[in-house]
Amino acid sequence: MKIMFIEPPKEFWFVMGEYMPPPLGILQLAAFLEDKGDGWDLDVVDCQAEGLDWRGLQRRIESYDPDLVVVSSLSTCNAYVVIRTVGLVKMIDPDIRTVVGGQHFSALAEQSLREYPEIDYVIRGEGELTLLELVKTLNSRENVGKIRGLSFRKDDHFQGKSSENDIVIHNPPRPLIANLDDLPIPGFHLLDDYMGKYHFKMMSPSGSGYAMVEASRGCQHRCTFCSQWSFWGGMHRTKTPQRVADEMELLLNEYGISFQWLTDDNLGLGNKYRDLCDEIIKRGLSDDLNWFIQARSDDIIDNEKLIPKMRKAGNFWVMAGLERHDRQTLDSFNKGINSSDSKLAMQLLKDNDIFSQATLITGDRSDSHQSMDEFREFVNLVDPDLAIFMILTPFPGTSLFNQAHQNGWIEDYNWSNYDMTHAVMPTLHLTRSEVQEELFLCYRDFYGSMKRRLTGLFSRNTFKKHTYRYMAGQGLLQSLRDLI
Ligand code: B12
Ligand code: SF4
Repeated sequence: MKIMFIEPPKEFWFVMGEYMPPPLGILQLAAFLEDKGDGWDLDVVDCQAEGLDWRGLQRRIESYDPDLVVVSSLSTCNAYVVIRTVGLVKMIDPDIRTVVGGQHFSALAEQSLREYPEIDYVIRGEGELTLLELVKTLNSRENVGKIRGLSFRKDDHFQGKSSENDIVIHNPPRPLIANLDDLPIPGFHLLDDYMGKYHFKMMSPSGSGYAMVEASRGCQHRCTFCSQWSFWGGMHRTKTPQRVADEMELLLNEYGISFQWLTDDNLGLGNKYRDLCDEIIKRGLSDDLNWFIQARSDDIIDNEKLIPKMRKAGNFWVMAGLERHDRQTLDSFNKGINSSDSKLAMQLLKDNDIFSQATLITGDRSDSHQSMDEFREFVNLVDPDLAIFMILTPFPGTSLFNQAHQNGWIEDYNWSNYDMTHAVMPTLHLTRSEVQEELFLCYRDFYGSMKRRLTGLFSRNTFKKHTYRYMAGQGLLQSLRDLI
């Protein structure tokens, strides 16, 4: 059995400048098949790292001649790129089986299988065990009808067109992996030749590389706009601190990657996190590592005493979803934080020389020009080192999507625009175009301040200085203005 994992040609998200991340999702899946499988032939293609365009990818697929192709997706805005990839595969050889997964396709399995006959299988939710069982089943030419977590068309022989009579089957969901330490280390060795190429220009000084480490999956909170918690079954599971440190150490020592991004949307700053910091310090890695995490503002405040240790362990950059200035909207998001905590959370980070990044959400249903003015005032007051503004986007799989879809709020179902910089819904008081303009005004207001720019450009915090210098040459404001 020959299995090809593909990270297709993708555009990067211009808000954060130019970056090239290792495709962690498929590296994890490939490592799992390598570890638990039956000696199958595996190939991982990262079009970004290999510099392959669609023609190049076509030649690569033709020469490898796989039996099964697994395509990486990441987020909803990449959905058509994934469809194009499986379409290319079927054009080359209709007998190659295709499988997609991740957040978008898990949420829209039925619709995707109906609309796109070039998709043979959708793996819903956690990918590893379902993919393993699918490969074993296909290899032994057995029936896929019992594979938990799998969706497929009943007559799954590729016809090149879909019909209204197609029957789509959704096997029952698969229970989650009980212990995340059972996962093998992601298959970085499968992209050995390219590990030195990965970078994140805005975030990491040159030469420090870029890699991601997954320390946990899921989240115990229930924000209405977020697809993470439902995708991971509403649970929050963590790897042990020793295991996370193993991955960080490997990336540093084997590949020389010192800038590491912990992928967890909400790792949590409790005891396990403290143990991780201790483990990194104990192993003597802290002087060489610069790592990034996401945390909640309430957690930062509750764990004030831990912050100096975070910094000591090399955790130089923290991003917190502060989201909003007003209680009412935060409550409607079910976010469970207070906007009054925002300033203190950012200040605690800054006081400890940790680069403080805030993400903020515009374009709520209730938003008007006035509420957006208040919002901007709030962000200036909170004064994070870096503010990333995003438009409220109804990602499939979220309760916001269900509400917005049912109420007819969504004006744009073009998934390429679901990148949180394109307005896909109006609000009660603003048209879509006005929502778009308000986003531009947020960036202009925040980064237009000469004082803030100068403070950034000459900051003593290495990351802040580097980021502001990089941003100064990027023309971000012009790109946002072009979207209006
Ligand atoms: C790092 C990161 C980034 C980085 C770079 C990522 C990259 N590779 O390009 C940056 C900052 C640039 C970024 C940008 C964006 N991101 Co981002 N990002 C992440 C983050 C934090 C980690 C991704 C990761 O590596 N996870 C670890 C791997 C192992 O998990 P995974 O990819 O989900 O894969 C697992 C499963 O999903 C499944 N699976 C995935 N694909 C497939 C395919 C098959 C066939 C199968 C079987 C299984 C499978 O199997 C894997 C193992 O079980 C995630 C949140 C998260 N914790 O995952 C958000 C996340 C993916 N990003 C998100 C978003 C919205 C974006 C942006 C649109 C903007 C934004 N606001 O951040 C842009 C879009 C970029 C683009 N154009 O591609 C959302 C996606 C939501 C959605 N439903 O679309 C997420 C989930 C964050 C969130 N909380 O909502 N992102
Ligand atoms: S937004 Fe953050 S805190 Fe809320 S559910 Fe998603 S990951 Fe959890």
